[in-house]
Amino acid sequence: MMTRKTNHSIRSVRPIRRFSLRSAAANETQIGEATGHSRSDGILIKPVYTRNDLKHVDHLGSLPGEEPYVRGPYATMYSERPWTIRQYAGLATAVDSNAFYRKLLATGAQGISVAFDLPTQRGYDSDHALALGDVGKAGVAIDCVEDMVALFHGIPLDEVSVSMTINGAVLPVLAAFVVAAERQGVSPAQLKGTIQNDILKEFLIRNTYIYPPSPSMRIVRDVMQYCHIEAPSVNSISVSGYHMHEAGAGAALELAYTLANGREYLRNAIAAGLDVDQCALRMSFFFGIGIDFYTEIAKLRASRIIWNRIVNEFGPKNPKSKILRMHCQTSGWSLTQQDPMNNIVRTSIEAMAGVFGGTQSMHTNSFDEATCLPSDTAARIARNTQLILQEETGITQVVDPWGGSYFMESLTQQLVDRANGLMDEVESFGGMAKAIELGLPKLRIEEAAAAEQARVDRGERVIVGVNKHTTPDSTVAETVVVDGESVEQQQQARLRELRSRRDQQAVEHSLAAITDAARSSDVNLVPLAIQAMRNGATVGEVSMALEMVWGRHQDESILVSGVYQSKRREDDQWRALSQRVVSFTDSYERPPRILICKLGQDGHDRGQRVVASALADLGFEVVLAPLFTTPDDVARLVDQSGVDVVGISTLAAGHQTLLPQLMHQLSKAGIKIPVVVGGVIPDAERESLEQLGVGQIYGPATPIDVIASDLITLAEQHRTQ
Ligand code: 3CP
Repeated sequence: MMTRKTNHSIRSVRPIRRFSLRSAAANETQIGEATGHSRSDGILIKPVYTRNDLKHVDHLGSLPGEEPYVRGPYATMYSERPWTIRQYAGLATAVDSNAFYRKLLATGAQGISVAFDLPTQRGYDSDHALALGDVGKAGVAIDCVEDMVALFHGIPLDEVSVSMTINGAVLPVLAAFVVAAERQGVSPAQLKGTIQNDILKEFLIRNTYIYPPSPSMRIVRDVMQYCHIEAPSVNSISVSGYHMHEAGAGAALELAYTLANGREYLRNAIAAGLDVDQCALRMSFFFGIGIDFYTEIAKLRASRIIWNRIVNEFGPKNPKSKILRMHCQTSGWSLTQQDPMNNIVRTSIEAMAGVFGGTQSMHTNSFDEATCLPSDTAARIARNTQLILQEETGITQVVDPWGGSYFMESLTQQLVDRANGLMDEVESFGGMAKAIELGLPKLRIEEAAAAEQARVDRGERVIVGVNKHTTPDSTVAETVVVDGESVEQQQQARLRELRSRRDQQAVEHSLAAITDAARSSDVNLVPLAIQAMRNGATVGEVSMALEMVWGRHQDESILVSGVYQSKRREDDQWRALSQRVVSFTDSYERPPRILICKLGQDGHDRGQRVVASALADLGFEVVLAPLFTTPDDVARLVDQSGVDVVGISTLAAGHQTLLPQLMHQLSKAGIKIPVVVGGVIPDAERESLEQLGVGQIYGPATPIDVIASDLITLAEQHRTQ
């Protein structure tokens, strides 16, 4: 991994570095494991199970609420209190999101889960040049305490538990939350909820990091320590496997890396002077739930067994410290743009797996989320899915109904064993922080994602409506689009107003205190951030006060190689495409060259990395741009790299502003080059993108063959221009 000081200009052209996982892996059995996500996650599932399958199962005979907690964290589970229905939401301004939350709470939601927009997550105010195009799009824009006050207007923070998905910018956002609560007359001690504060998985997969790993871990620790002392009912971390799941990890990988991250946080906090009970008591977890029904139930059961063992290593005194409590979210990756009503069925099945696995809190996805932000109808159905499970089905009456099943207990044990093996490997690298720095877990997950894509493209993994049983003309009727420009203007006006009325000297003084504290490690940063936000500082200013000392982290682009191809080598279609690449290379004396990039603060990179890896396997020269590029950056990269085609991947709607700017920059520079776009693009936008000159638009689940074939044709046309 590489760290750079704040520098908003583009880095030099960086052709991809390709990395063969096999050469780096510790042993072959574990490599097979990493190709997970198959029906059985690499575990052979038999048609019939008997008592013989329980011979090697270690955890039989325990009760719910008892070690190793495989049957659930609480003795009575949902028969006493069902899981919390907690829908992740946030869009546009704080006022808009507040209205949305209040409606959610009035109609059945039981807690709040805040989605922040990407600039907030990356520590940029809405008026920062790099925020352009992303303000209010993938979540709510929060710049200052006033925004946070508006976000929770009329929502009593001592009663409603609030979860906040914030990691890199956790300090100013938590600080703004504490001050907003203060304004409601609610003390930190009365707050309840969860702050995600899970930076390791940001380096691993999610990419909303700000600072390098070491100071980032100090922030995690400071937040845990602050919450333990001042806000003991707040879960000070939500260790997340969800993003690994969405990036392509199978169940064992998700388990192993999430729990290894959990262990790393425990070590980090204990090294700073907390004891195990002080930190483990308020650690919580977050898993993704995919469509592999049995495996997902077993995964959640297995997670509690493994965490119980890990915490026991540290000698806790409080039995509650040994319990893994979790939130679950149904899989976004399993949602399809084609035949979107199928997504309601998928989400219901996934939600049932979450419930049978014993989750404490859950988000169910809306059926239209493969295309756009949830419409009111889709959000209502998603929430009602949980209400139906809780109130109509009778499922809540029995605790761990799968307990004792020959099959489920055996599958649970097999997942425990596989995850333990992967965790041993992580330990052999010196722990998760070290393994992440070496890039191993990310490559393992990417290998799994590439293998999965190949299975989908070969039709081995069936996705109804996508690669089998397809229906023409099935699209989402209603699409929600945020008017980003209007949100940007409102936020910018609010920032101007704040800066004109605040005591500038007090702000500067408190920001300087943060910068000073960043230079040493013995001062907790949270109270300093709270004071700064109270004085009228902004999220971006507090972030910058730290960035001045620590710089901004930038990840290096390394791709797996050979995995996609290994699954397609025997395919006639793949061979034909390879032949076209060879012919192209013969004709033009070099392979087709493509620049693949994302614009703005959107760090969701599974799609672009799978495509890049598959194209490189096919023989393309792929230039993978660094994350977080501006249109200016991309135009310069095109100019420098001599590519034949530009591919833009977009998942968070920033393209609505940034793509027109890119096309403008290219034309201003006199560069004629085909541009294609892939990702989450509502049908309603297609026409305007075509008018802009975009050559091809690829929705989610477009087969690699279609993309590759088009790209070769476009590259040929470009060369013969
Ligand atoms: C519950 N309680 C019980 C029982 N059930 N007591 C006795 N018997 C029972 N059967 C008690 C608990 O002990 C607890 O009290 C209280 O009721 C609440 O229960 P809980 O299990 O703690 O549930 P909850 O408050 O909902 O908290 C759930 C966890 C929390 C712990 C998982 O961390 C959480 O809500 N996480 C959500 C995270 C989230 O929303 N993430 C969104 C990521 P005490 O507290 O007194 O013990 S969205 C990311 C999307 C993708 C992206 O990144 O873009």
